Amino acid sequence: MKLYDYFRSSAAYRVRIALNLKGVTPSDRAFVHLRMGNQRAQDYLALNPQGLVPAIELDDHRVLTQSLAIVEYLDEVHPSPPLLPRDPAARARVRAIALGIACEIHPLNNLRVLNYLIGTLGVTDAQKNGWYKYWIDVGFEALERQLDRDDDTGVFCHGDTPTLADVCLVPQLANARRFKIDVTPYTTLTRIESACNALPAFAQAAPAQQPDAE
Ligand SMILES: N[C@@H](CCC(=O)N[C@@H](CS)C(=O)NCC(=O)O)C(=O)O
Repeated sequence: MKLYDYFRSSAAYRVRIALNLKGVTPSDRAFVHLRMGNQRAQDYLALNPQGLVPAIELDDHRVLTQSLAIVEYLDEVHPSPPLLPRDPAARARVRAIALGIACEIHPLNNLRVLNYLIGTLGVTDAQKNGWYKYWIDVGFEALERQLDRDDDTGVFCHGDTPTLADVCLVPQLANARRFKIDVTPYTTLTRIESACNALPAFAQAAPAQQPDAE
C-alpha cells in the first residue's frame, strides 16, 4: 500500500500511529506538502477529490480516505492488537472520544479553515490564534471532564491498551502545542499522552521523526 502523508498533518499522524501499532509498513509513501498547496494539485485531487491528507492507495489501486475510516480498515485487516474493544458499549465510547476530536475539534482548526479566516474574512493573526485556542479549549475541557470522570479510563483513554481514541488524542495535543496552547490544565489528557508516547509506535509516528519534517 502507498501512504499519502505530510509530517504536520494530525490526521495522517493518526494513521502513522495505527500502522506502527499494527506493525504494518507501507511499501511506498508520498509526501503531500500542505503549506505549498500540493493537496490541491490535479494529480492529488484525482486521487482524493477532498484534497485532504491522508490517503492510502491499496495494491489493487483502490483509494481509502478519511483517517478514521483508514484506521478502522487497518483494524479489520490486521486485527491484532485491536484498536476497538469487543463490547459494543465500550466500542461506542472509544469511537465517541475519537469523534469528539476528529469531528468537533480538528475540522475547525484545519489549515484551509485558518487560511479562509485570514485570506477571505481578513481576520488578524491574533484573531486567528484566538479562534484556534477557543475551539481547542472547548473540545479539550469536555474531553478532560469525561476521561477524568469515567471508570473506563485507564492508562489510556479506554483501559490499559491503546485504542482509536488515543490514536486521535496524541496528534491533537501535538497540534495544540505547535500553536503554543497551554495544555497543562488538561492533566488527564497529558497523562495519557505521556503513556502513549512512551510506546515506540506513537513516538516513531511523531512529526519530527518523519522524513519530510522541516
Ligand atoms: N477528517 C479528515 C481530515 C483530513 C484533514 O483535514 N487533513 C488536513 C491535514 S491534518 C489537510 O489535508 N488539510 C489540507 C487543507 O486544509 O488544505 C481525516 O480524518 O482524514
